[in-house]
Amino acid sequence: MDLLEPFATFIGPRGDSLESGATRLVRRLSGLRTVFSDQQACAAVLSRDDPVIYEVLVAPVPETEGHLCHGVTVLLPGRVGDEYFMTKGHYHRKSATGEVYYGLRGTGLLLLQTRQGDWRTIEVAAGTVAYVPPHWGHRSVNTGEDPLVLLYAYPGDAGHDYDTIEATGFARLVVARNGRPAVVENPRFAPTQVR
Ligand code: PAN
Ligand code: ZN
Repeated sequence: MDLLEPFATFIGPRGDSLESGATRLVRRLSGLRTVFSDQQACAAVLSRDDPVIYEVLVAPVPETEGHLCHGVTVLLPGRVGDEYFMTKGHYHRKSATGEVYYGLRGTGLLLLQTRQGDWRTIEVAAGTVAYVPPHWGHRSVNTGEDPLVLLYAYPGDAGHDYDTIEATGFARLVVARNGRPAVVENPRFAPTQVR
C-alpha cells in the first residue's frame, strides 16, 4: 500500500495563498476566448491587454481514486462586455462524481447545468458551502467588486471534460443589467443530444 504523507496547506487571510508545494494555474483572457459570448468586446480588451481572469492553486494530491483533490480558485472581478468574469466550466469526465465549494471571499454565482440543458444557480459568498451533485456541469462567476475566492474538493478520479462546454456553451449567461447581475438565456446554447 502506498501511503501519502499527511499534509496541510496554508490559506492566507485573503484566501489566496496556498503553500506547501501547491501548483498555480493562471488563466488569462487569451486562453478563454471561447468562454465569453461578446467576441467584439473580447477582442477589444485583448487589443489593449491580456488580463488574468482567474488563478487556481492546486494542492499536491494524486488525481486517482480515493484521493480528494482540493485547492482554491481566485476569480478576479471584471467584465468582458456585459458578461462577468467566469471560469471555463466543465463536467466531470467520470460524470457520477460531485464536488464541494466553500466560499472564502467575494460574491458570485455558481452556474450548474445538465447535459440536457436543465440549469440552476447557487449564490456564493464567504461562508457558503455549495454542493455540486454528480452529473451537473459547473462554472463560477464573479458578480462582485472583489476577488471571488472558493475552496474546492472533488474525487481524485473525477477528471475534467472541457470539450462539451466548449462545444455547447452554458444554457445561461450572467450579465450586468443596469449595474446588477442578471441571468439571461444564451441564444447560442446547444444542448447535447441524448444518445
Ligand atoms: C474547480 C475548477 C476551478 C477552475 O476546481 O477546476 O474552479 O475552473 P475550470 O476548471 O472550469 O477552469 C473544479 O470544479 N474542479 O473540478
Ligand atoms: Zn469540477
